[in-house]
Amino acid sequence: MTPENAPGNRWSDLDRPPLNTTALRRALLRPGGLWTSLEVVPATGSTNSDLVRATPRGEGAVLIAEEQTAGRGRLDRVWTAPPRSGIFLSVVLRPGPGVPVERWGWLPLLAGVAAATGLSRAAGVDMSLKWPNDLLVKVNGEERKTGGILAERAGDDAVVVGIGVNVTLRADELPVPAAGSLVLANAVSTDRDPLVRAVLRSLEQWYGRWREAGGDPGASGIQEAYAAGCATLGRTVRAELPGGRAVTGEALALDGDGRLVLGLADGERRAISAGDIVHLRPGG
Ligand code: BT5
Repeated sequence: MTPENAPGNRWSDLDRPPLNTTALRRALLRPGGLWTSLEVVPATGSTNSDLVRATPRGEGAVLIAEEQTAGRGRLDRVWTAPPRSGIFLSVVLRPGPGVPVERWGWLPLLAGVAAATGLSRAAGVDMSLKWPNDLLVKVNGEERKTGGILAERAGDDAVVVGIGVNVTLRADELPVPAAGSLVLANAVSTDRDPLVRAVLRSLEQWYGRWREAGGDPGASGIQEAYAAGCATLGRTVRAELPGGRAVTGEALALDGDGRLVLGLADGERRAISAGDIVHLRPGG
């Protein structure tokens, strides 16, 4: 028996069939649509790094990996998951010139809304957002991180948006205790083909709406949709700020720049533009 066929080998896991590239292309690439090319590679370091390196590339290029060997989070953190256990994809977007650069910061939030709405529908789970862009599901009543978004500028006019989602990760495979997966949240479907289609269709719709509105978060409805899906609002949170400081307060609102507005104990209101949020107490 060759190592490739050995029991327990990663490719022999029947619960984790490969993605169907032909079917995904047929479903997603259409004339006049946002998605212009779609590739599925067996393995790569990071789909985000690949697309950032590959720009200039037309808008709408989609790269999906069955396995990432150097998956990346924000701030040099890592994203780790077993081969075919989830969705690891990146897309190239070029919002200009109709959308002013100062509004491009909405892209990761928009991608979070798109992924959460698409996955909630397709997988039959209740997915929420932790500001700024963690995708949460409930596993045994506890909020667990099941996906994340990484948006990076590529050259002057492109943004690469990466989406990672844990689909079939079992409890013993979770990379960190706070992680979860769709299967652990009792998803009705963990077939990755329809999940990828749902995420990319939802992203195409939200991005289209936002771009048509010139990136305006109010007119496009993205600010309202984000707030509606955001588990952080209304909660007491600790915000760990870049540089190591932290503040605790109540998450009151999302402002027009996508910042989280905290009400501090002394009555001050502080808008946070970057940082990690810890939900301290359950919300209502
Ligand atoms: C993120 O960063 O959550 C963004 C993750 C983006 C991953 C996608 S996959 C396709 C594309 N290509 C890439 O290389 N990346 C993107 P951040 O908020 O910084 O969270 C990172 C932290 O999440 C890590 O420090 C771990 O604590 C935790 N983590 C790592 N892997 C995880 C997983 N599979 N599930 C849940 N949490 C994880």
